[in-house]
Amino acid sequence: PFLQRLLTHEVFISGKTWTTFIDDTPDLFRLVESKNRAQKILRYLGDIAVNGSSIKGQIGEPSFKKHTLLPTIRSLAGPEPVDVRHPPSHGWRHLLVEQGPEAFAKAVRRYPGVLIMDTTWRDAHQSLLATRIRTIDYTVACTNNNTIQFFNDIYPDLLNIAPHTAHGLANAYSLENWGGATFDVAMRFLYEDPWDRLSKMRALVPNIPFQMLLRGANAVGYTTYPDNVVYDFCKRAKETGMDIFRIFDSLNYVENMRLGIDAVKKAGGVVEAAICYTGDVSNPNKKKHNLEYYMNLTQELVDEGIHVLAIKDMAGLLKPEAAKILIGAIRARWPDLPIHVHTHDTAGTGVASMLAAAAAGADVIDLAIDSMSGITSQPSMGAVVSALENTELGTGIRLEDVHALNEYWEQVRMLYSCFESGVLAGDSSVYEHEMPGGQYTNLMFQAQQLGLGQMWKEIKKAYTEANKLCGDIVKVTPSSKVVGDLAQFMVTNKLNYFDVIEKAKNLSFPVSVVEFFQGYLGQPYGGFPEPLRSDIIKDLPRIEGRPGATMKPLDLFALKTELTKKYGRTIRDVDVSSAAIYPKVFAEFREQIEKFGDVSVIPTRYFLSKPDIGEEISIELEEGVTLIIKFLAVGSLSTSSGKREVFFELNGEARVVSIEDRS
Ligand code: 3PY
Ligand code: ZN
Repeated sequence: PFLQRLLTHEVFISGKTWTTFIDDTPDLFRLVESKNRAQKILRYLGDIAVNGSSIKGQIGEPSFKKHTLLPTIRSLAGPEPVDVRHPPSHGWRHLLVEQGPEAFAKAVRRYPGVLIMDTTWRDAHQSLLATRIRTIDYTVACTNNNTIQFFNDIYPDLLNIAPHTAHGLANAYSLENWGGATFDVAMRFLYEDPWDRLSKMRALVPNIPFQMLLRGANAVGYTTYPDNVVYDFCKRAKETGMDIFRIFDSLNYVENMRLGIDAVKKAGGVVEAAICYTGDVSNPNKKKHNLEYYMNLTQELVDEGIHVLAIKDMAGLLKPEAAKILIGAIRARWPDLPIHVHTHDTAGTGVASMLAAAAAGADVIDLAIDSMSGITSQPSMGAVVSALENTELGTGIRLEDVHALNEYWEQVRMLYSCFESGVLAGDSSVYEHEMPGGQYTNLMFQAQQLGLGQMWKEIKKAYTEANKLCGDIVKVTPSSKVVGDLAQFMVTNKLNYFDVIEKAKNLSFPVSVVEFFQGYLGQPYGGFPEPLRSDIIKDLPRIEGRPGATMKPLDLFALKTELTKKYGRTIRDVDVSSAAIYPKVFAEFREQIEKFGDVSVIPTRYFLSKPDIGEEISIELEEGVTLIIKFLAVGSLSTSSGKREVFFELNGEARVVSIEDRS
């Protein structure tokens, strides 16, 4: 039909100038474009049909293969259902946009109850499902009359629940939806653009502030970047829709944080500076990271002019009594400082700790929707909201709406069941090894692949010892990777704490460990342990202050020119930022797009597993352009080419793609 339309087009027949023909005939051009895109999508589906999914970390297929039902959100004033296609009621973001970060922070502090941050869109799935939840946006579109339109087939992913969340959680302090591992995982494993995800979310949630996790001088990466890369990243993030930046440093090294704080301030965002919590302030035997240490750290951050203080308990070590002591002390010394508390529920004390934090004067606490909560994720939103209902610490969130949103997330959890880590219950040994939530799930998953049992026990023990070898440090990305790499190295080489000390001079340590001891992450509190440091790094350079201080700025303009030469004019400033932070990941992401097109439009069930024979898939390429694809058959293997033909019907026409069989 395309050729027919071209050959019968009056401009084509008239033989008028060809050069402007495509420009003047966008209809036809769009048709060519969507034909190309359709062909590439068939290649992706064909590849899945022949070779199965190659997404790292996937075991088996999704256990949910149906379309989902969208929940009903009730009005704040009564039992009436809300029409979520219409704009939601005003939330904290309106105040933030109208009055700025200082006024926002003051209003948060004045709020009589306790506010919540919903972590479901970031930390919860990072901790439970290896950050694999996709955006999928073709079922929802913002139309020009300021309402939202739902298309036919709704699958449970991030965006389809966005309008309901905007209504149901309208009083939330924030939604954590970006940063941390979401940035690289989106490109690396989901083949989607993290910036597009953010701007699509923003379009659907105008009222609740968005929050991201910024690893200070490490931005959203695992290494130190030149300062100008961090400044540029924060500026682009704010422009794309980010509001609140939780800035931390993996060693609580304030020099590194200062850079992130300044970058966020310059970008106009809310500066939420985090102290990473480790040890146990309620245990007098844990001497290194004691109350005095945290009070001094808070003072240094307050001196930087931060808007909000976060207590980031990334491993779930903040017991209720410790929350009472720490938050009580900070509240007493800084009555006007908004305090936001984050935890993980690894041991099972999360709900109790959040209630204790709220009672001790915290302004905001972090929770995840029930079915995405617990174990290595955040404590349950439904549990905390109901525990605080009818008390003076009410959250302003209706329990019925949490239940309604939860019905959707229960289905998401099933759709992504093939990324479950297998962590089935809490583990109070976290108080010993202190592994952060996301890392606990990863390491346990790896141990399970080897039969768990002895291996898991050894990894936990080695992790505890590796931490001691590093000098008992804060463990959070990327310092947690150093400790994890050292622990794995010790298990593989059958080394205990004393063996490492004794043989350090002759061991070939993982790069991350060597670089940590050189000072590439920054300076740990209490310094590096000697003589271990010298034994490990020998005569390699030692970085004495802030690692980024001596790095030359990256020429972002030259990088843009280079990328544009390689990929064409479509390179945006945000792509330059992605490439500056993750050069290799970005290049591989572009290669994938070149090969399979924009696979982010493929429903997750087909992105991860092949359709049944005869099954029909509808894919909305863009508003008004739908592909109806029917999967017909996979042909036999051609021994000469090593390929198989895969047969489809595309919008009623027979189509065949030839796919290399890699099995
Ligand atoms: C991250 O850096 O991704 C974290 O979640 C740290 O807790
Ligand atoms: Zn966390």
